[in-house]
Amino acid sequence: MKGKRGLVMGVANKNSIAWAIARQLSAQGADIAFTYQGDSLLRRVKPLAETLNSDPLLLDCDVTNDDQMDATFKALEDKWGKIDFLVHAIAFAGKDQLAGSFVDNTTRDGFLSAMNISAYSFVDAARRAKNIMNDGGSMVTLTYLGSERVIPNYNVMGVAKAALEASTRYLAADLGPRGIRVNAISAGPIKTLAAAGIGSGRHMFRFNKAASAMRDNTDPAGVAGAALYMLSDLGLSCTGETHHVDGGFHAIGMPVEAAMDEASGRES
Ligand code: NAD
Ligand code: IMJ
Repeated sequence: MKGKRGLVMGVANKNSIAWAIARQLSAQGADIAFTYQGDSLLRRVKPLAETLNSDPLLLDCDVTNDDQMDATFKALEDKWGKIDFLVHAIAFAGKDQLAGSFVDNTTRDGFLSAMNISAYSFVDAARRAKNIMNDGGSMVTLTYLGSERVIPNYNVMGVAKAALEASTRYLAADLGPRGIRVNAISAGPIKTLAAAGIGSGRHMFRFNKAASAMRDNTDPAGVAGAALYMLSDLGLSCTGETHHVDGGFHAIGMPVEAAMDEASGRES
């Protein structure tokens, strides 16, 4: 990644998937600018970014704010002229939308807001990024299996992730002629802020560990490795892909009996 420059959106703290990706890209020589969501997160993101670069470019950017999105990509152009990569690791739905019944609890506002922040923001960022991206650049977003299958409580976020993955394919088609690749990484559950306080969280992590092919939870370092592959020239010719990094959980149709016992805490 030496000589490559790019933007990482979605670091909130040291547990963020975006931070695992940024560390790996930086270790391979990339120069990275960061966006953060509001002043309260700057206090967390600045010290992290400063461990990679003594004078990092840090940009306040709520993805629902057009002025801040404009200012983010203007600042990147002013500093570097061109960029080579974009990492989008942003999702949000109202807490009331992420519990219980999808059919009863999904409101119009909740649906539109989840779509806006979690799916449209990638399309919006990609449009702005491509205007300052070198041909041969690369973009990556983060998604989750709840887009393909029903996962308890994921609800409207699953619908938004399905839109995000479809957007990835359409973006890949539009930007392919310029050699710009666009991919998604479908990560298994990882203990971050976005996975904290979700309904039946303890059961979810235990079940994923027991029922995955590898019998383990997803290591964020594996997600960062996949991002490095996709964002570097290692990933040449790979575009429009949703790549699972989840210990093989997505490949299992029915877990073995011992795994079910383990997940439920029963003796086998
Ligand atoms: P995280 O909480 O560390 O990151 C989520 C980020 O989204 C935060 O930095 C937050 O500031 C940002 N964000 C939310 N609303 C925003 C807005 N309006 N404007 C700008 N930024 C906003 O959690 P994470 O798990 O690292 O999440 C990163 C991505 O990974 C998300 O897309 C998430 O859906 C995805 N993902 C997470 C898991 C998991 O189990 N943790 C699994 C698969 C995919
Ligand atoms: C989130 C909710 C419900 C079930 C979930 C998750 N499972 C997993 C997650 C099974 C793995 C984490 N995830 C993949 C996400 O994309 C999380 C997105 C998210 C989380 C919150 C929590 C706090 C809040 N709004 C959120 N919006 C999106 O208020």
